[in-house]
Amino acid sequence: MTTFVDRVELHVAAGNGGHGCASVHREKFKPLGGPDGGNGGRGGDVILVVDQSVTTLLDYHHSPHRKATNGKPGEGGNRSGKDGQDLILPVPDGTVVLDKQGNVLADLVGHGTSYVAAQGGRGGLGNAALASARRKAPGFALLGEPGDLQDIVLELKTVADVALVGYPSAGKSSLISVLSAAKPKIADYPFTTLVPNLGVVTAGETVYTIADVPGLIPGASEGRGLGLEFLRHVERCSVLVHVLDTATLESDRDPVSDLDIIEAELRQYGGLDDRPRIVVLNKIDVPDGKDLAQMVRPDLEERGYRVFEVSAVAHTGLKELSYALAELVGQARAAKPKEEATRIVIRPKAVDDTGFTVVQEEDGLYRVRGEKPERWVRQTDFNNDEAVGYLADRLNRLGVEEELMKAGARSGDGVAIGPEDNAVVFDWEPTMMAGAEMLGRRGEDHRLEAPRPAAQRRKDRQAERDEAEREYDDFEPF
Ligand SMILES: Nc1nc2c(ncn2[C@@H]2O[C@H](COP(=O)(O)OP(=O)(O)OP(=O)(O)O)[C@@H](O)[C@H]2O)c(=O)[nH]1
Ligand SMILES: [Mg+2]
Repeated sequence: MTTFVDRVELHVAAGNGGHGCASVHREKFKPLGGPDGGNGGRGGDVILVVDQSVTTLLDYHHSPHRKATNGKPGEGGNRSGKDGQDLILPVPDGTVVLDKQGNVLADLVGHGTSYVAAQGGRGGLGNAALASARRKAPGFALLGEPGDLQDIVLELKTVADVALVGYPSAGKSSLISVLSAAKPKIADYPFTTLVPNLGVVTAGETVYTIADVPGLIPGASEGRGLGLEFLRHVERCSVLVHVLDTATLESDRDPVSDLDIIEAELRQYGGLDDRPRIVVLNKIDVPDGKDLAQMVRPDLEERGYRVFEVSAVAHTGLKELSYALAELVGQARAAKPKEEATRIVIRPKAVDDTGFTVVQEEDGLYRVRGEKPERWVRQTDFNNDEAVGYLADRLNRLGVEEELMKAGARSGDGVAIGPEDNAVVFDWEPTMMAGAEMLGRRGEDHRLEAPRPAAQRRKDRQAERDEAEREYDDFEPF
């Protein structure tokens, strides 16, 4: 038996960025040649890609933990580390990606549509890339950043043009089997179909897909029978077909009240009101069935339904039905906005990485939050004083020092950079960090220069910041 899985939790881990390398070029008679440590490679992304040959999420049910490979560290001799490999996860057409709270992150429809579920960490810059006119031989490199970790939920919503709904044993699967080449399980007991079947129908020039869902019974919306859970698979269809049983032996049922009950359940589920519907009266090969069909037809037509009398067993009325469905599918396709590109790549929203905030918390701690400061902290090797100094310079240039000062921070106050559960906390030393401001950057000493007017100093400082930002951004591995 093939298992059909249409909802899985998936834990994806992108690759970590490789660390940058701190190395100094050496030649025989030239012992100190200059920095030549290469950059670390980027960590691989985890990417979901729609692959039409995949029809279930079964693979992810069996192995729900997936990881892309890490970037390699940089090496001496200006050798960059290799990038990690992206991990491509094929998913069925119609896979919806949600976060654990149930928010939709992406709706993947169409072969090749892809979604970056976890982004690889950036590689750290090597000391060659960190060298500048001011910092000729950095004795440190930046650490690679950890890759994203994400817990996501994948839900499959079958993509079919036509969906068959109706009571158990009405003959939905039988109809699919005679309209298409699909061979679903058919039997004379209710709930034979436990998962949707999908078939491809060709009617003249039109090719469309048709799906059934497990039979519905009164109270399905309260979870009776198999419940409404599987209606998810009809959400994307453009045409609904009511399959009504004209030969049921249950005394309290007849096609019209069956239809009312199924409609009531569909309304409970919601969101399907705008789909065109047609009615199929099945099993007219049974003599009583034929009579009953003729009896209820006017009533159904009066309600505005187009009615088809068929027999899935005797193969009557099937051609008219398949052409009528083709026509409706054609109209729905024409009304749909044109598909843009065949290959849509969806990336998680980029976070705004320009600003940062400084807030003093109740316990007196000053917390700095912002994409850049937090990234810089992750990139810092705190065992290396020079690397820590570089971090201080960067924070200073961004204006973090200034903001701390404005917020009232004094020497010795606690400062945390990052979120509550993952922050670097240190005692603030404004003399050290602001020292970089007052004395100029490491290796320079403004005290030797003639004093500048305040306005000029401010301008110079801004220019320096801009330059430093440019310098860094040029080296961004992304
Ligand atoms: N006489 C007759 N029997 C039919 C016809 N169509 C289906 N059946 C029979 O009705 C029974 C149920 O058919 P299925 O196609 O499995 O019904 P279903 O609607 O898919 O049922 P569930 O999957 O349980 O919801 C089977 O025994 C079929 O052989 C028909 O046109 N005429
Ligand atoms: Mg069935």
